[in-house]
Amino acid sequence: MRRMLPDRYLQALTATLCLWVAVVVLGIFASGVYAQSEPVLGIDADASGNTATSIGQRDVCIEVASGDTFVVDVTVENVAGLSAWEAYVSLETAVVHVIDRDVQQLLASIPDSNTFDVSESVPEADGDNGLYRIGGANITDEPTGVDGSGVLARLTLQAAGAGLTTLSVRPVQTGAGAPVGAVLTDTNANHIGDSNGDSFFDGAILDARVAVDQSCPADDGGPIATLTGSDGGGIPTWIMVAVSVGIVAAAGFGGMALIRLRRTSSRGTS
Ligand SMILES: [Ca+2]
Ligand SMILES: [Ca+2]
Repeated sequence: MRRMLPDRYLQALTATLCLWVAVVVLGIFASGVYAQSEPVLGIDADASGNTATSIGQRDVCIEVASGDTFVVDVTVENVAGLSAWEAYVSLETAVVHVIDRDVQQLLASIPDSNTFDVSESVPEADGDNGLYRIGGANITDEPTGVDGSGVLARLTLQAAGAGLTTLSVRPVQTGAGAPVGAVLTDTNANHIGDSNGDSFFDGAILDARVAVDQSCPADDGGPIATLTGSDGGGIPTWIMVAVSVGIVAAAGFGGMALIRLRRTSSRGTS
C-alpha cells in the first residue's frame, strides 16, 4: 500500500510534465507560424475593394473585351519598414497595354511621406518589350517606412487584342544579360525578402491573368473577376491553423500566444 501513493504521484507528475511539454511544443510551433508571415508580392487582376493599406479578394484572372480599360493592383503583404520598391511587370503587349500607373498608394500612407515615382513612362504598348518597370521611393529626409500590407501601385490597362496574358512581377532574364526583378527596400537599406543577397525579392510571388474577348481558363484555381467587380476577402488557411493552435497553446500561456496570433490575423487580413 505504501508503494501505491508514490506511483500515483509519479503518474500525475508524468502526466503534468507531458502536458507542459505539449504546451511548450505547441507554443514554439505557434511562434514559428507567427514568424512565418513572410512577405508576399502579387498582382490582383481586379483592384475593386483594395485600398492603399488593405487588400480585398485577390482575383487571379479578369475577363474583359477589346478596348476596355481596367485597373489591376501590384500588392504586397507582411512588410516591415518598407520605404522604396521597384518591380517589372511582364505582359504581352498584343493583349494588353499599360496606359497609366499610380504609385501614390502604400508608400503615400506614411505620415508626411514624399513618394517619388521611379516608373518608366507610359504607355507600354506595341513595339515595347512587354516588361514595364514600376516603382516608388519615399524620399523624406529621415528614412520612414510602412508596415503591413497594401497596394504598391495601381496600373490602368487597356485590352488591346484577343488573347490571354499573364501579369507577373517574377524575375526576368533580359536580352541585355542582367536579370531584372522586384526589389523591396526598408528604412535600413536592407532588401526585404531577399534570401540570397542578390537584392531581388525571393519570397512568394502571385501572378494574375487577363483574358481578352474570351473566358478565363477553367484551371485558374481562384476567384475570377469580370470588369464589373468582385466579392469580399478571405482568410488564408495558415491563419486558421494558427488560430486553432493558438487556442490550445493559450491554455498554457495565459492567452499570450492567442493574443499574438490575433494580432497576426488582423494584420494578415487588414
Ligand atoms: Ca481584387
Ligand atoms: Ca534574391
